Amino acid sequence: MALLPILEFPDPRLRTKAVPVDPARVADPAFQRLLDDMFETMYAAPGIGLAASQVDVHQRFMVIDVTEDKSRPLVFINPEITARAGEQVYQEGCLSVPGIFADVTRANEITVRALDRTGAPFELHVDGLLAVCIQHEMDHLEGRLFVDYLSPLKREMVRKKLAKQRRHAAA
Ligand code: GNR
Ligand code: NI
Repeated sequence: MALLPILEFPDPRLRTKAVPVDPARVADPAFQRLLDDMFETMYAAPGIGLAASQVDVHQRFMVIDVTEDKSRPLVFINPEITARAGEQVYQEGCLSVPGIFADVTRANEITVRALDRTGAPFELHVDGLLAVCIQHEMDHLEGRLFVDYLSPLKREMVRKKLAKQRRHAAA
């Protein structure tokens, strides 16, 4: 197991649109190890989700666990949202935009189809935080970040704040 480096805004690699995972590759030990490393990285951060894009792997999969006690690790490979309903506003954060939090409006309820870590298809109907997290991670796979929902002025303020944080961390 290993902790993976997480790309941070405004790294242009976070803008890459991820390509589908070849289902025949899911069983590969290297792919399974990458899933384990992503869970370890997410739990250590700590975070409730991690998209492959954030660890510079531009393929369509992510890991999520929104429980307090790490009891429900979920893997979504080639996820698709097949239904959405309602709206919710949630104060989001992102491991790729550390220390920044902002309200984002998303669908309250979604139905998502994906492959699990054995390559088997499943469908989930979820709402609340898990629905927020799935939509947030699927945005990463499109090269989209939650700060893209802010005004250009606020996004520029976020960029400057992160640059300043890094200057102080480096000194
Ligand atoms: O850990 C995370 N917390 C979080 C809180 C509110 C909305 C979305 C998230 S996802 C984030 C981890 C992350 O950056 N995933 O891409
Ligand atoms: Ni994120």
